[in-house]
Amino acid sequence: MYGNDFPGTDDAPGGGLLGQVEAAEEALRRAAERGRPDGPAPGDDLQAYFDEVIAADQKIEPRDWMPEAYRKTLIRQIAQHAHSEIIGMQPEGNWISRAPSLKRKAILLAKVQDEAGHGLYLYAAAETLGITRDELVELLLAGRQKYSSIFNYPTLSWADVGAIGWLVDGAAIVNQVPLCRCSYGPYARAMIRVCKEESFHQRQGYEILHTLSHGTPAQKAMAQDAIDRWWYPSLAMFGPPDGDSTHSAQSMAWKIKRFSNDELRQRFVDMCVQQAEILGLTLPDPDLRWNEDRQAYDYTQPDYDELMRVIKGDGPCNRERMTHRRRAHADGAWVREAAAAYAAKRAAERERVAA
Ligand code: BYC
Repeated sequence: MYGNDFPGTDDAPGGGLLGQVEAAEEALRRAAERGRPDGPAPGDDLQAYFDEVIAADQKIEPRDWMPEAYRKTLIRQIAQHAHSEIIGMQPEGNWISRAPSLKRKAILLAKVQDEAGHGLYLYAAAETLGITRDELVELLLAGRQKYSSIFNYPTLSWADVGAIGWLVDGAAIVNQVPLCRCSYGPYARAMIRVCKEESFHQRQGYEILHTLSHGTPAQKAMAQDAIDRWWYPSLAMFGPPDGDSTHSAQSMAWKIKRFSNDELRQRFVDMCVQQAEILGLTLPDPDLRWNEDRQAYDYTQPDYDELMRVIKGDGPCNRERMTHRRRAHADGAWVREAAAAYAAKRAAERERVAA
């Protein structure tokens, strides 16, 4: 049994997270077939047409007029998301050379490589909004755009690779599946591909933890220690509580976000409890219990002051992550130059042949 392979979830058609991704993909196809409301005639109110497209659950595309604030919000969120994928390679990359077997090493390498791919899909989606990838990278390196708080925590043992897969990728999927229905077409389409791959990532993490928790007492203790350290930072990934979330109301009205931070956090907790039982590991929350009235688990909130400190740059690994990213960017300058020179040479050759 791997990760979210539970009867009645992914096994059932349309059920579970992967089922929801497939349903979102189908909805995208249907929306494209249905066609959008007739385009605005010259002189029409562009805002009214934008509102009509959103109300009809159709997609806004790069060529469309959109409110400046919608464009800015999308650039902020998609860029932050792309940067998270790239910085997110660091904590796991830390274990590639120390994976316990060749098989584990090959799997981890492939996973970290997938994260680079996700970053690229997302930078490409952001570029459709009129900003270049170079500009986005500069904004990250200058500390003017963020990346997810979660990647500012250290990976101390091999079990942390399992905990990242199960909890961090699990939280990421719960957050990202609704983004497959985001109102901006290029982001929604990128998220479908990302979520399908992300689902394998969660399963590999779960499988690592399952192996450890059914191994020696020392291995089980290592797995439990990792869960103890990653649980609350994973809950914090969903962002501040709804009352303190500055962007949620507007982003939900624009159908960029489909659920609030707290709604998704609750969904994640409910999903993890059953999986933790099968793992034989304990979620580190003595107040975690089923609430019959709410039909959901009551749980202890993460420390939101800590989240704000980490977001502002004062987490355990913020400086290390940014130093590494800046160095990797500088070290890669020759590759970018070589690729640009090669592309220019090819273009000149094509022109010569065409002439
Ligand atoms: N970390 O008004 P709110 C992955 C900021 S990649 C840092 O609720 P919003 C993976 C927020 O930006 C995971 N900052 O904001 C990769 C805002 O700041 P500003 C990344 C956070 O946008 C590799 C302020 O707090 N996933 O999983 O409505 C390997 C107020 O928040 C965080 C995404 O990026 C945070 N945790 O909602 C493995 C998903 N939370 O700009 C795994 C896409 C909040 O006003 N993003 N902030 O200064 C989203 O869904 C939304 O942007 C969020 C926040 C739910 C994260």
